[in-house]
Amino acid sequence: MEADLVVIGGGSGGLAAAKEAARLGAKVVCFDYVEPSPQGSKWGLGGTCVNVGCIPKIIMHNSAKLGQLMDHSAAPLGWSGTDGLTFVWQDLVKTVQLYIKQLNFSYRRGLRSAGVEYINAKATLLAAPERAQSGAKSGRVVEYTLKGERKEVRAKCVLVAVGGRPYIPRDVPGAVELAVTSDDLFSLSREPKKTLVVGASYIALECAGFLTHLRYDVTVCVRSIVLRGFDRQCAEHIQLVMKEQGTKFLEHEQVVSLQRVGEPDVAASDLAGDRGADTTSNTTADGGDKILVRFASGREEMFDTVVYAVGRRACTQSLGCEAAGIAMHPASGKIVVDELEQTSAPGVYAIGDVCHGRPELTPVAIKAGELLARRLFGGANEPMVYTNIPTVVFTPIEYGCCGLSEEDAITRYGQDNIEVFLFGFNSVPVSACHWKKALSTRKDEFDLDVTPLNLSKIICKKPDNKIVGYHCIAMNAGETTQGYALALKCGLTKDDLDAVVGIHPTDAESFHSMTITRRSGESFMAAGGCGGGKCG
Ligand code: FAD
Ligand code: NA7
Repeated sequence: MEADLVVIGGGSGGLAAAKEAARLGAKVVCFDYVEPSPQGSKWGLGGTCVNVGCIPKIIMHNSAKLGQLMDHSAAPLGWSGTDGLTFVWQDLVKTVQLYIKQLNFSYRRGLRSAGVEYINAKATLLAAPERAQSGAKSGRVVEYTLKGERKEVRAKCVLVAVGGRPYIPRDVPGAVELAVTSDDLFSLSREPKKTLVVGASYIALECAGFLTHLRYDVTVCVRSIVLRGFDRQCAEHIQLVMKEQGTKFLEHEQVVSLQRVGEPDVAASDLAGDRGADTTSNTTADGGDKILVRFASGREEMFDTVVYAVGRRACTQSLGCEAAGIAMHPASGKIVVDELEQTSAPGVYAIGDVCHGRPELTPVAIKAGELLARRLFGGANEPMVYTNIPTVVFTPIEYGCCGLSEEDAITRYGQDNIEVFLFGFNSVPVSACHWKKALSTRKDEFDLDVTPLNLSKIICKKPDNKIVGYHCIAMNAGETTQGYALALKCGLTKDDLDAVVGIHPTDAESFHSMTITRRSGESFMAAGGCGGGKCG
């Protein structure tokens, strides 16, 4: 078979590039193949985002937000009888999985109507000598096996968009066998119940957040800091809010081993002393096995579920990169590309999560794929711009940001050349309903009300106060951050923000009346008032 473009990986980036190239008249073949997770989870066409990422995550996030509102706001807002509502994990999973199947189907249909040939097989790039044997005169050759038969496609160019998969450290006994990852969580057929989340970044906190508000007992094991790479003040604010909402954190802690209770104790001989373990019961309420987790501090605790979210590794192991001459980054193991997504192998391009130094986000992969297809087949020359990419951490209180963190702004411009404006407050509905702290975080019986949940923060570069960092912690930060990303792209300044009339009563209006600078040392936490506004 011959093609103009072979796309390896039918995820966010690969599908976008394949469809755009076909629209521009190219003959395109797209491969997608899912290796089952160690726990046996597998899924259909569409890649990480639709099957085990953004989509199932956002549905669970929304279910959790409902739980949070029911716990804090339903009764004061006049809804009675909500105590009788029960949450059924399997019903949520069913909704998630049915929606995913619907999307898998529509993605297949989308490829067909775009004229892209879809092959559900694992593809490997052939090395130069094999290419010569295969008779290909130019371009690249990709090999695959279908129904036991080895086949090849010759293409003018190849796009590698194979993404990544969660990683579980092999040096933690029991982890690979007993832990689940985000590849398994959204289709877990049993309730997670008491859960340990290992890792403290984006995915870990999102999973811990939604599980907490689905009313499970959740602990996050943080080896260093939460949300590395994000603005520190905002990251710590998210952690504080999560704590006050009931998520537990084990800080500066590491998992040493996991053991299914009832199995031989492989690691106990290495661990001396009485750890005061919670080992009184070795089965869950439904009779399932529990997992005994040992930590570096000596702590031991039983959990029903352990979720590892300690990062992802690029799916390049059996892709044939080395033989095909594709340079990999020695530290990340990802593919090195230039600003036009070109790898070190002529005719081979890469986009999305598989690339070194690129933000691991669906719209990034999609845009990079579409722009590449236009450059390859549409005569365009527009490169992908990787600066000021907005992102949102979908913790129960969302954290949206675009541009620089305060730390990065200081490094880039110097402390004296930036001005940071801050405002902390509670949305009107939160204040009106007097959201309460989780019992475990109350200092005493009078310590009830939550710390203001919202934090609005902008970082301006002097002298014209151009905004170089936008940070919004709010219930619906995902929606508002998109608009501010556009504004930043258009060169937004503090004067522009001040000149805009706010929409009352919203959280977003807080950005249009910011007066308190970090430099002033004044408290930026509102004592009362009405949400993000200035009235009262
Ligand atoms: P992928 O979507 O991973 O697609 C790669 C495809 O290639 C996969 O189907 C893979 O099985 C297949 N493949 C691999 N090797 C081969 C081979 N040899 N042959 C054939 N096929 C192969 N991003 C956001 O923007 N917003 C979010 O809210 C968000 N939430 C997330 C939540 C979670 C839990 C996770 C895990 C990720 C989340 N992401 C989010 C990130 C987003 O999902 C990824 O950035 C995006 O899917 C990357 O797209 P991609 O095309 O690079 O790779
Ligand atoms: P990240 O962003 O790579 O974060 C990994 C987290 O896991 C981070 O908190 C790490 O802590 C922690 N980590 C890494 N290795 C370990 C080990 N061995 N033990 C304990 N903790 C560990 O990964 P995510 O999966 O959250 O997100 C990846 C992307 O997917 C994200 O950008 C989204 O766009 C989608 P550290 O800070 O290194 O101490």
